[in-house]
Amino acid sequence: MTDLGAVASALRQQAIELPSWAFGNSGTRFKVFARAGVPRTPQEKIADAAQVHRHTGIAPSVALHIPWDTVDDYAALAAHARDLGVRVGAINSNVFQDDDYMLGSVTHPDAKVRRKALDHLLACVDIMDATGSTDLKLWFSDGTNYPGQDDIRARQDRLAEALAAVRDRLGEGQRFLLEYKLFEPAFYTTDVPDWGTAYAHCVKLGDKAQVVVDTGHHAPGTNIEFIVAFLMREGKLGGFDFNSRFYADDDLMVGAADPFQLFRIMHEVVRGGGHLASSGIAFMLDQCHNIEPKIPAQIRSVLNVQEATAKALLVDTAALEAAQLTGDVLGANGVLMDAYNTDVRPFLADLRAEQGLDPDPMAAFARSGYQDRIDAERVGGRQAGWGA
Ligand code: AOS
Ligand code: ZN
Ligand code: ZN
Repeated sequence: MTDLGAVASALRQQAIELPSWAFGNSGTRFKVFARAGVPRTPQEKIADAAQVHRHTGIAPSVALHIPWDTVDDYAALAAHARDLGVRVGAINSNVFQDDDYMLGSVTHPDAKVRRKALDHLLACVDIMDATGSTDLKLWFSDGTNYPGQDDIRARQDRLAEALAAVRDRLGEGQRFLLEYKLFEPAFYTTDVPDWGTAYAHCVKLGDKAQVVVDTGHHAPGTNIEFIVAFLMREGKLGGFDFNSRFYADDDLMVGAADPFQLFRIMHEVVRGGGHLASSGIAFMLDQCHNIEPKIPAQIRSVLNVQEATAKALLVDTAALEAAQLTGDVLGANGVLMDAYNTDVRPFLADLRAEQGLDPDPMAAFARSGYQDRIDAERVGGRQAGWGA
């Protein structure tokens, strides 16, 4: 039997990090849709994120993206976040949005471009120092489009050199999270295309280097929970960029496309103790809301992760282990499916009520009047990717 008190206590400690860029206008390469009330400044993005925390109680940090969230005074931005009851989370670097990076950033064949990219990454560590952030998230769009375009091995050497320089700059309690992605924007080779490449670089660089799993960055059919189990076992899973996808890197709401996959991932997280704060795993969202209202979409996403986590915590581990050890294939599968098929929503509503939160965060936000207020107050909200 699962101890429901222990489940509740684990859920009370859960922390999900929101991306500042989820609150800005976004779209596809075909159209960015403008919406009323979207933030005009990093401060307003943080204010919106604070609303998600206010109603869910489990979204206490906001990831920033540089340069989209550039400000003059980062310590003041961190203080602004604290005033609103949240804190600054991972600093996301951006070495993909400049003409100089057409052929790559840290793996570019020209040393001058590599230097420029590295300088940006080091400047992001300065921002971590100023904000108290502990995580630098590195995603490189680097790669090639055509066979022969550049030397695959040389690009790995350049990548290793840049990562080592970043590692050397990181202070006590700081780390980098290296993100991999199968393809896009490069279509022939990508310099960090998969978890194995990210893992191999991180292993060489020691404890300050960890892998981040963006759930939308794999080939269709990839068993992501296996990757999660493996990386956790090696102590190399630094965090998640949660989102869901039907086709490629769709950045849709986590748990929307495949809630069962999210449950399977969270089952491996719980199995490895990753749900405990001491694990150091960052549970971040990396999403864009092109057609849906942004704050409710973030609330929905946080609740989806919470529901999957609750189901994973409900797995009767003793019964599962007994079935596994006796080769009871159907019994073991049944234990897992019983947990997945449990409707945890009433349990979570009670948990919120106990914490003084509204049992229904979506309805509470709708009733709060916040959306009407920002729709009226904010004129000229910016596109997510052009906040600076
Ligand atoms: C890009 O596909 C990645 O998911 C990155 O995490 C990226 O930095 C993020 O989407 C914000 O730009
Ligand atoms: Zn990502
Ligand atoms: Zn992505």
